[in-house]
Amino acid sequence: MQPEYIIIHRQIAPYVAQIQLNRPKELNALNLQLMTEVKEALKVLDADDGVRVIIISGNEKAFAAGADIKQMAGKTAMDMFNTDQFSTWDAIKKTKKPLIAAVSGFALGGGCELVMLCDMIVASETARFGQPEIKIGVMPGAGGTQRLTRAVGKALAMEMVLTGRFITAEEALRAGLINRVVPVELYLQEAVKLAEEIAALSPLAVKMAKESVLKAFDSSLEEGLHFERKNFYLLFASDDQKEGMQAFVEKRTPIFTGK
Ligand code: CO8
Repeated sequence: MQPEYIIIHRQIAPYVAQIQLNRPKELNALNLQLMTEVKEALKVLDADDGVRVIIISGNEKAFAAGADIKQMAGKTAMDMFNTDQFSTWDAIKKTKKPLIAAVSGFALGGGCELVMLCDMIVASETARFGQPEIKIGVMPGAGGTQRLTRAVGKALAMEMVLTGRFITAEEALRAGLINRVVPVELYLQEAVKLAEEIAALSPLAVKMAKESVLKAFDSSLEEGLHFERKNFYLLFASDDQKEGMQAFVEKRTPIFTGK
C-alpha cells in the first residue's frame, strides 16, 4: 500500500535511501499511521541489499513537532495502554542499518525522540530541539528522558524536560546531541554526504559496529566489551574483511559486497 504521510526515496544516492516525513501542514506531527508507515518502510529498506544507510528527514520548517496532540487529546490511560504505540518504536529501534536524521526546523517531543532514535544527526542552523511535553501536562514517553540525558547529561536534560525550553542547533552541537550543523540549504546534502561515506564501507562491519556502539547504552562495560569482541571475531568470517585488509596490503580501494 502507498504510504500517505511519508515519501520514500529508495536511492537518493548510491546505497542511500531517504524517508521523508510528509505532513507539512501539521508540522509533521507524528500520528499513529505516520509512525506505522515509518516502521514498515524501515523494515523493507533494512532488508534491501541495495540500501546500506537510511536518512530520515522532514522539511525545512519541521522535522516533526511531536506526537499528534489532536489525536492524543481525548485518550484515556487505558486507550494509550491498549494502543501500545511504542511497539512501533521498538520495531524501529531494531533497524540494523545506520539511520541518519537530517533535521531542519522543529524537532520537538516525539520528533526529538525520533531524532534521538537515529544513530547520527545532521542539523540545519534553523533546527530547534526540545521536549515541551511538560507544557501540555505530560512528559516524554518515547525515550526522551533516557536518551536525552545520556546524550547531553543530567543538567541540560533536566532543564529541557522540566521547562520545555528549545535549544538551538549550535547548543545541541555543543552539548553532544548532534553530529554537525550546516546552513539550511545544505543540511540534506550534508546528511547524504555522511551517508555515502558510510555506504562505501563494508555493510556487515557497519551493522555490527552500530550494534556494538548501541550496546554501550544498555549494558555494563564488561558485557559491552564481550559483545564487541564477539562481533569483531565474527567479521573475520566475511569476504569484506578479506577484501578490506587485502586491499590495504595491495594499496588499492576495497570493493565491499556485504558478503
Ligand atoms: N500535534 C498536532 N498538531 C500540531 C502539532 C502537534 N504536535 N504541532 C503543530 N501542530 C499543528 C498546529 O495545530 C497547526 O495546525 P492548524 O493550522 O490546523 O491550527 C499547525 O500544525 C501549525 O502549527 P502552529 O500554527 O502552532 O505553528 P507555529 O509556527 O506558530 O508554532 C510550534 C510551531 C512551536 C512547533 C507549535 O506548533 C507547537 O508548540 N507545537 C506543539 C509542540 C509540542 O508540544 N510537541 C510535543 C507533543 S507531545 C509528544 O510529542 C509526546 C511524545 C511521546 C509519544 C511519542 C509518540 C509519537
